[in-house]
Amino acid sequence: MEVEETYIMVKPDGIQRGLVGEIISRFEKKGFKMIGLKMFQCPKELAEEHYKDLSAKSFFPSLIEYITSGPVVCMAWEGVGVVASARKLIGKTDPLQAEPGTIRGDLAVQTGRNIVHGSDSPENGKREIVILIPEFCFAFGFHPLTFWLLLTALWFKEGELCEWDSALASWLRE
Ligand code: YYY
Ligand code: MG
Repeated sequence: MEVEETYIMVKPDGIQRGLVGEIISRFEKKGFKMIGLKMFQCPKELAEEHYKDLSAKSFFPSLIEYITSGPVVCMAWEGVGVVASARKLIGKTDPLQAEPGTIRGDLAVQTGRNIVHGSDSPENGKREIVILIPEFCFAFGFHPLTFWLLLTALWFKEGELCEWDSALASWLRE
């Protein structure tokens, strides 16, 4: 398996409920490497772009309202097989169907308040994290947000991700 990146986001309810540390800790304890972390008030346009595959669904307006109702915590995690593994750690979309031991299974009760997002494929992991070079925008005369959305690079900008060597690497993999 390849080294992948996944985008994990604590949604506004996770922050209000004081679950940021708990959620980070599940990925840390598993053995994945955090390469990006920030708190962020998501603009409506970005929430709509992030969830554009769901735009025809009846719950779309309430989903956008929920995601923009307060700050989110944005994270990028790296590791072999991290995308599928993070989805397992998070659990099913409906927290009542999510297995005990998963984040949603242990900590949430309703689909519309399921506290955390995780990329559903390596391609979407890239799309949700990928780096934007702001100078490009000005060179082409675009407003940064427009260019950002055109590139469909979403949650992190250049300089916001860290490449680092984990001292634990040789204790996690042979
Ligand atoms: O990837 P995941 O978050 O598990 O589910 P998606 O099918 O991508 O839906 C994204 C998001 O939309 C979900 O986390 C809650 C919300 N949602 C909803 O409010 N009602 C539904 N019936 C389905 C999804
Ligand atoms: Mg999804």
